[in-house]
Amino acid sequence: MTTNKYVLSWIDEMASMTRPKEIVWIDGSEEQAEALRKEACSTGELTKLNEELLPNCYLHRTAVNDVARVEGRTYICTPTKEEAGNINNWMAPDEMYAKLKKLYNGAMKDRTMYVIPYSMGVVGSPFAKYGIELTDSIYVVLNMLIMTRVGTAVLKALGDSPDYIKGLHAKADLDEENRYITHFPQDNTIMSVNSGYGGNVLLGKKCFALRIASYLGRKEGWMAEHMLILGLEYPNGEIKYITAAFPSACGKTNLAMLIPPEVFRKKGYKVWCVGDDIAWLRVNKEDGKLYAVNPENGFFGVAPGTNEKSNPNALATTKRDTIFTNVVLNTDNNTVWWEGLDNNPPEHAIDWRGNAWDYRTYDKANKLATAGAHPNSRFTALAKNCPCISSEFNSLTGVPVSAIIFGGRRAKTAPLVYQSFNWRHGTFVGSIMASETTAAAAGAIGVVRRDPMAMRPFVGYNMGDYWQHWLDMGNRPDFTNKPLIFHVNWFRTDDEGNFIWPGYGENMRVLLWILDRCAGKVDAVKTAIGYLPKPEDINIEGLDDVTPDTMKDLLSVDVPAWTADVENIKEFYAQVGDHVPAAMYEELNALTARLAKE
Ligand code: GTP
Ligand code: SPV
Ligand code: MN
Repeated sequence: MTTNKYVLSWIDEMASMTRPKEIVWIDGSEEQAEALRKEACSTGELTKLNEELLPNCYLHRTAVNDVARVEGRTYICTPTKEEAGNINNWMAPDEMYAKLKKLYNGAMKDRTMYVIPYSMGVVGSPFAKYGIELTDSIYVVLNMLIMTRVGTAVLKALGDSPDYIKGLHAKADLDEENRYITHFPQDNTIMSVNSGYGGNVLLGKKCFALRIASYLGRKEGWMAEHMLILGLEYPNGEIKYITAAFPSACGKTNLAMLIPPEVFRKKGYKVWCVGDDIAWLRVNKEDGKLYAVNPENGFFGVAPGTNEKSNPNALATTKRDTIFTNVVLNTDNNTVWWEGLDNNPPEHAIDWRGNAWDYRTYDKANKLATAGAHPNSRFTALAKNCPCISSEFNSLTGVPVSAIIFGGRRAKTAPLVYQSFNWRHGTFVGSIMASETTAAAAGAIGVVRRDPMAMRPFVGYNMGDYWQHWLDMGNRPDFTNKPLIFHVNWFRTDDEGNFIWPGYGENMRVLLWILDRCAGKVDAVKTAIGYLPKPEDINIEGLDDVTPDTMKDLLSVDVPAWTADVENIKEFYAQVGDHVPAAMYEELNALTARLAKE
């Protein structure tokens, strides 16, 4: 399919190490995909679901020990440890290559090696980057066909160039002790072994589009971020674009596909989804604005909790051409189910482990052991099947960003929304992001884990240098029309542990305040942490459960809590080490001083 000598010699090398019985090139055709689905069904790797109710949909179960990304076994293999920094696991490239060589040795014996040429971004667009993943898993091939743009067009666009990301994946024997997800940024190489799950093996996603791309972005002057991209359309037809970085399972897919509350819908407001997980951002020299593209082609979304009320658009997207991973199989009608889908769990069912499952045994206090669907069970669905997909989804140059939002899951401390003072302070706000583990007992406060820019597991180099890159972007003379930077928290709880803010579609009310700020249409209150809305400036029309007093509470700065948080931030900065930019310490000191004055 190609005469590119860099591609061919690399595949030869990988094949002589892994020794597959045959090599099959993935051309992106429907015929080939269909043949692979049939083959996977014949071996039990996939289960075909009810063709009438869920056309072209399949179920896959991973090994029980292989259900999520493994941060502890994810490595950045730069020549020096300093380049990878203290937040990443590091191993010297030679040492890691030697270790991997043993694990890959004959790993594809009696198996087929599939060659997947894929593009992150629209093929031929100036923002697109190409990759080739070699894998021995049909599940990976079929997921990549949804999540990325795959096939001969990619090889044509690559031509004779050596400029592509090499990815090798072998399931081997799924041994947890020898599971490695490794990145060699200087070699444009990703190697993954002993896993068959999502972010560990769909190498275009977190490995390429975030870890390798963040490294390339620093070198080339752009940014790769763990962000959704949405367009908010006003009744007059004008559309403003927002990107938002929330840690994994903290609401990106939900916000990206938001359905406005009825009062706004009636007036003609709409939200369009450009992306739900990853944004590549560049400064446009002509207008000085930041432009965002979503390099992916589909959604790898969290299933549990997705329902007709929380995210009807995501649910609609999964009604065809979808691969479900680790959800419940309803054996009465051959459909799928998960906790939080509806109140009708199937009478006869098989759980994510592959065992017969009786929903009456479900115990909320012991979710992991008793749930039918794994809490990290997922759907892989095509972006083009999403009812609210943006007309700019396939845009070659992306959409102009008005606002960047950071956010985490915090029971206390962080208010519903605040605005940073400027880009530098906004970078600081991103660097101190945190998300709490869910409180086990009602009212108890979760454990804070700092997750800067929601990128803690995804920065392909030193975290301190990554913050410096944010600052450097902000200092570019051609970046004259910067987005404003905000922080949100949908997850404040009361003393009983109930969420105070209704969230989901109602988050639109906060987005409107944010965009009003960007347009200079509304005042704000200057506080120690940033600009906060005047409580009356967040429209709560039609929101019966939220009183003006609740809004005041959600929009207050808890000075003692923030003062305590500063101590935790200092510890974290110390851990990141001596690459933390001086400007970040200046911002931290300024925050401390402002808090002391309150
Ligand atoms: P990744 O795909 O892992 O990157 O996750 P994500 O950031 O896309 O998270 P997602 O939208 O799938 O949401 C994860 C969980 O958060 C789900 O259980 C949602 O129901 C819940 N959630 C999302 N938005 C809100 C909200 O506004 N309020 C509350 N209380 N929960 C929310
Ligand atoms: C995440 O964990 O942030 C995901 C899922 O989006 S995975 O692709 O597994 O990384
Ligand atoms: Mn994610």
